[in-house]
Parts: sequence; structure tokens; C-alpha cells
Amino acid sequence: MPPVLYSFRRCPYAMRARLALVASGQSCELREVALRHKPPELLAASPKGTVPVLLTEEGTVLEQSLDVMLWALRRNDPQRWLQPDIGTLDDLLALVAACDEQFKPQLDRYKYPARHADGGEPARARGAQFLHGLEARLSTAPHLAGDHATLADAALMPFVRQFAMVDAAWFDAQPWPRLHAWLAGWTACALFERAMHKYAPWQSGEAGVDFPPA
Ligand SMILES: N[C@@H](CCC(=O)N[C@@H](CS)C(=O)NCC(=O)O)C(=O)O
Repeated sequence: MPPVLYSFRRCPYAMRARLALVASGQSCELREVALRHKPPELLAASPKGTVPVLLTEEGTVLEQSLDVMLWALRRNDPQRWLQPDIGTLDDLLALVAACDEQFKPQLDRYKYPARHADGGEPARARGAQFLHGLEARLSTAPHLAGDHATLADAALMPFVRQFAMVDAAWFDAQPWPRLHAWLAGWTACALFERAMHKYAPWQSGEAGVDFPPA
């Protein structure tokens, strides 16, 4: 039985997990989840009901996107995503934590202003501070931690992409040429295309699909 990945195509956490699975060449059975109709098998494995969730061959349940990334890359890391040119793996993990803890809440407030008292433009301004920091990093190297892409680039990219898509004209008008080029590079690359393949929702009892796609 191959590892099983419960995924949702548009979820940025699931995206970063799929990017790492593609980069590592780790195959699995992908089960596309409709978030409104979570399959009982997913909830039995992981009652908190978020995606991604990966069940390993040994039956271990990985319930956090970062854990799925690390699991895949520790098995096989041909592109050296765990070996930054600048800094250490801990530095990469700190950048991912800053994205998840500081930037993502602002992204949610910017994207869904009606759901938050401090949403909309104030949230966009706070999120932009984080993006200024990324632009500064990219002024010294083409990727966030040096000359080659790492775990941090892949983990942040789906969230930066979502932020950019809320108001593309505004994002494109910001003085972030390196961040624009970095994001464009990711969205145009074959690895991202493979990670974004479309699948119909999985139904209980069906075989999932082989992932990554050919
Ligand atoms: N910390 C988790 C967060 C995962 C998460 O929040 N995923 C969202 C989708 S983007 C989810 O499944 N939400 C549950 C729902 O919408 O019912 C991770 O890194 O995997």
C-alpha cells in the first residue's frame, strides 16, 4: 500500500506538501477532498479535518503540511531543498513559521475583510511588510536562501501567490521586482504545473490516483 495523501487542490498548505512530493519524486495515492464533504476515512485518520494529511506505509499520520514536506525530502532530496546556500535548515523553518504565524493571518484578513474587524487594506499593509522582507532577501540571491530553491521557497510560494491574486493590479504595482520575478518563476515552472494537476473528488471505496502525475 503506497502512502496516501488527502489533498485539496486550491489549499496553499496542500500545495506546499504536493510541491515537496514532486521535488522528492515520492509517489503516493492522492485522494482529492471536497472540504464540505470530508470523507470519513480522512476524519478517522485525522479528526481535526484539515488537509493535507499523509498516511505513511507504516500507518503514521502526518497532519501538518510542513511535516509532509520534511518527511518526503528526508527520504529523497535531489534538489537539495533541505540544504540552503545561505543559513541553515533551522533558518528555513523559522521563515516558514513567520509565514504561517504572521503573514497568513494577514492574508486571511485581506482576502475576507467582512469576516474580520481589521480586514481589508490595514491587513494588506501588514502583509506587505512581510513581503518587503522577502524582497530584501531576494535582493541578495534569486531564491529566499541562496542560489537554489529550498523548502522555504516552496512553503511560502502558495501563500504569496494567494496574496498576489486578491488584487493582481495592486500587487503588480508594488516596488517588488524581485518578488514578482520569483513568483512568476514558480508559477511558470513544470514542478508547479505537476503539483497543480486537477483531480475529481475521491469517493470512499474508490482507488485514488497516482501522484505525482507523469
Ligand atoms: N497547519 C495546517 C493547516 C492546514 C489547513 O488549515 N488547511 C485548510 C485548507 S487550506 C483546511 O483543511 N481547512 C479545513 C476546512 O476548511 O474545513 C497545515 O500546515 O497543514
